[in-house]
Amino acid sequence: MSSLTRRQILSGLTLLPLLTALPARSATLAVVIKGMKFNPATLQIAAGDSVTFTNEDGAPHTATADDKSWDTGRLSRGNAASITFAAPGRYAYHCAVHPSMKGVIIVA
Ligand SMILES: [Cu+2]
Repeated sequence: MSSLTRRQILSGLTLLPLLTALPARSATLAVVIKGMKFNPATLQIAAGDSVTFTNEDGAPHTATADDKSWDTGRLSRGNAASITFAAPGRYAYHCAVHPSMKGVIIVA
């Protein structure tokens, strides 16, 4: 048996118990801010998931909860911020720089 093959088998054996022991994990989903829009504008996630907002526009943007309960702060091009949504609900948000930019995170 070559050492490469033995290493592959060993890594497979050590991963198996890890995978089976992991509880259901929260996910991180992406909203891309591009073309003066949140993409996707409506995103459905599970409680405990996080959303990473990334600005790909030249203009600065924010993702700011309509009720001000969370805010990414101002993101310049290429910058990102993550928000974790612990409780189910419908979270409408907008860009504080361009209030016509709107989005919704639906947490089930
Ligand atoms: Cu904006």
